[in-house]
Amino acid sequence: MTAGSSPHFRTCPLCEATCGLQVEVADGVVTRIRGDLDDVFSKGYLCPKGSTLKALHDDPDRIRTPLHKVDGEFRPISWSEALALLDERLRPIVVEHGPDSVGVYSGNPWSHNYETIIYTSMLYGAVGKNRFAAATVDQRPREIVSSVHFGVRTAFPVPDIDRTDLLVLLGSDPIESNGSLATAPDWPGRMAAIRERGGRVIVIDPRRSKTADVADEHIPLVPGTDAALLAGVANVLFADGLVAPGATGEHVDGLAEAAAALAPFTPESVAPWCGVAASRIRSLAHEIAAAPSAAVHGRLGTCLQDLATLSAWLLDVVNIATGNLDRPGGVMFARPAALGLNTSGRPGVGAGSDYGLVRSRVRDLPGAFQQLPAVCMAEEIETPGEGQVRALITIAGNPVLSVPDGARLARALDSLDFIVAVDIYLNETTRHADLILPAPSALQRSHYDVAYYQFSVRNIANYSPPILPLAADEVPEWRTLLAITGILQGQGRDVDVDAMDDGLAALFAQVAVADEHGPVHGRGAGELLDALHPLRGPERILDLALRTGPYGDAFGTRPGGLSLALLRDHPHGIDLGALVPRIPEMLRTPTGRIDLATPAFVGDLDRLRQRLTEPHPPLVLIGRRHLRSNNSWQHNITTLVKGKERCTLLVHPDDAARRGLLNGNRAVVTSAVASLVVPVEVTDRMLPGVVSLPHGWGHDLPGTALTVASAHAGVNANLLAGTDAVDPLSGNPHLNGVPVELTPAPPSEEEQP
Ligand SMILES: Nc1nc2c(c(=O)[nH]1)N[C@H]1C(S)=C(S)[C@@H](COP(=O)(O)OP(=O)(O)OC[C@H]3O[C@@H](n4cnc5c(=O)[nH]c(N)nc54)[C@H](O)[C@@H]3O)O[C@H]1N2
Ligand SMILES: Nc1nc2c(c(=O)[nH]1)N[C@H]1C(S)=C(S)[C@@H](COP(=O)(O)OP(=O)(O)OC[C@H]3O[C@@H](n4cnc5c(=O)[nH]c(N)nc54)[C@H](O)[C@@H]3O)O[C@H]1N2
Ligand code: SF4
Ligand SMILES: [Mo]
Repeated sequence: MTAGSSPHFRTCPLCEATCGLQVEVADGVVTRIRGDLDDVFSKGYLCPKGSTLKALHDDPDRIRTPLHKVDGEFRPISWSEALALLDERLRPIVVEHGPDSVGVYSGNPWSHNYETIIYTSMLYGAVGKNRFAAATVDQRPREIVSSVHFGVRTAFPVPDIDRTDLLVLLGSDPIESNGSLATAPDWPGRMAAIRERGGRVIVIDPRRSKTADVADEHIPLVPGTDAALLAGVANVLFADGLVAPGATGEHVDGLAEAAAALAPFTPESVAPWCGVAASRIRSLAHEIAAAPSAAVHGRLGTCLQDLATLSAWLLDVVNIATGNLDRPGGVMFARPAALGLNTSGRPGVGAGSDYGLVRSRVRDLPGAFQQLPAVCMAEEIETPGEGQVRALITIAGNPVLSVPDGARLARALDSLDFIVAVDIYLNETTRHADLILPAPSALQRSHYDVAYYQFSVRNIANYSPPILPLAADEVPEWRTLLAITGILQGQGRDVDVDAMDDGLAALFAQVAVADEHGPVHGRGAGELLDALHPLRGPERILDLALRTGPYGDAFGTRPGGLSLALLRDHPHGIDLGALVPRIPEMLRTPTGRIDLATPAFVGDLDRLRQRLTEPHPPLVLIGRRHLRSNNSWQHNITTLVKGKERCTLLVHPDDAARRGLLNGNRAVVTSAVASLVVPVEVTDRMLPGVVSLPHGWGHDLPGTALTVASAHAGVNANLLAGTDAVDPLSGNPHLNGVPVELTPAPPSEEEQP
């Protein structure tokens, strides 16, 4: 620490790992950011992105005032002008064309911010069904299966990596990504610890990733074939009498039906299609069954594919059949301290899933959790008729780079009557907006990881107060979301945000006192609200949620329990312990049971059977992540993008040789939708027939203000993908396995002699 500076402690909001940061501030300026050695969860670990919160805050391209597009040019306007504009332009659309005419797209940073999570709930009530989210180009298949099997979307079976004897990772690269749907700081250290205590790690991935490098074994497979491999594993478990569901089994129905349905999928029948030897599939099943504990975890690679929902169903079948669901060292459920979806109400039973109750208008794809698949966005904007999207609200999202066929989406966006983007940059998506409303930087807001503690490998509660103040003309993001909501509801430009906030807090308090199984049942909502005084905004809701949550002080009746005040006294967080078995208490299915024979999932084995007869395309494209990147938006930070070019196409030497390509050459990648020119990196890390290009690049579009990123533009991999190739059960796009062709690029102008 430098003289005169004071340390502040803060959870990093950039990825799922929730590392603790120590931020030093002198004279109102951040001087240094490093890992917080005393953080109860991360114990000093951080990645290169964590220390860039200062650079993000200071980035001159970060938007600090509302921007209004007039004649194609963005001009700064005041907040009151911005609200007047919303009233003039957005409100009439909803009045004239109804709630479905206003779409919403929320992106990944939305989920790392409790302000956006809490306050979008009100916005959702002010629009119709055209609510889209980055989750539908991500974990949606897993959420659907969780909601059907366990009753809520966030009931993700979390690999208990700190205690497991065998970790099997499919389609996940936590050494680069720092983990996903398994919140844990320091994956490198935690994975090394598995091996140090005599456990094993197996990575199943078409690419020999950095995670594969630190594993005991890498099993390459053909992209999109995880469901077949898992079906083969499950088949062996049933056929060889390895099924032992243990205590969880008492709450499971449908194992016999699953066994019968999987009987045809012998390892021999799936092996040629997966590109994995039948003997290895067979022995893998035996290893999982024999391990004292095993955690089979499938992530993004298994989600962005044609059979993604089936893969998630099979993951549950394998973990349940081997007794690994809900036992230490297997896959378990977190018990979050605040706003958990299965920590209140009647234990063991609930309303179940809304999966498929709402469907998209044009393509009839299933919605879930009040959202529709983002692959439908372009067609819902383009197709005239009742329910057509005419205006869009984006919140922390960059769909032009994130969803398939961003070129089509960009054209569709230009046809809208009005777009308001709540964002921090003028980028590939927000350049299409009529109005951009800036969010303050992460260092200017408080933080509690409402989302990621729902699937954390330990139960943790950690609150971070804001570190830097807001300038006089800056507005917290939650107030912006409330203002948009109120204006949509007809409150006009003088929308009373404080009254809306009071209303939301009162609603939360009423729900808490009405919960017969909750700790404040029967007390007065007013009493709770008085006790929360003078808190407002997200802190008030958080305090209420913590105090009425599973570890809460229940407003006095459980002394020593959690409250915001207690968390303020523990700036390094509170460790609530390792995961504990939660079945059946955590279930929220209508029957109070886990049904593995849900017809929609079991029935999808027919599609798998069909796929097994179809040849693979000669060359397919998959994605990848890099430690120094974060989806599409941290490319404007020099320390993160400097050095070797990141947006390269990885090509196996055989595939390169066949096409006359050398390392460093430029190649044309062509799909059914588009062609891109990319630099080639020849590497035996790829399975032959598979090439890899990261997503989130393509920063050379006109009209953006990304000085650093545009100098490291790369290409938008998602231009190559069409919106039609989806997993029909979830609407998730099939981005891992896009058929492509590859040819040498003609010499560029500079290269010509
Ligand atoms: N081909 C391919 N495509 C993919 C993937 C892949 O692996 N391959 N991955 C998919 C996945 S997993 C995801 S999650 C999506 C991500 O898809 P998106 O969420 O659409 O994309 P991001 O790049 O995360 O965009 C984040 C946006 O939030 C803004 N932002 C950052 N911080 C804040 C803030 O505090 N407040 C506000 N209001 N805005 C902020 C940024 O400027 C940026 O515009 O992409 C998906 N697309
Ligand atoms: N540094 C960094 N960290 C991040 C992000 C980032 O952009 N950069 N993004 C964050 C987000 S939004 C998310 S969702 C998480 C994702 O985190 P992870 O789930 O770990 O995802 P990826 O790192 O994309 O790894 C996916 C792996 O799947 C492999 N794969 C591709 N196709 C298939 C297939 O068909 N089957 C199998 N078995 N494997 C396949 C790829 O080669 C890749 O190694 O990371 C988060 N963390
Ligand atoms: S691993 Fe994730 S949470 Fe940790 S410092 Fe890096 S970006 Fe932040
Ligand atoms: Mo994601």
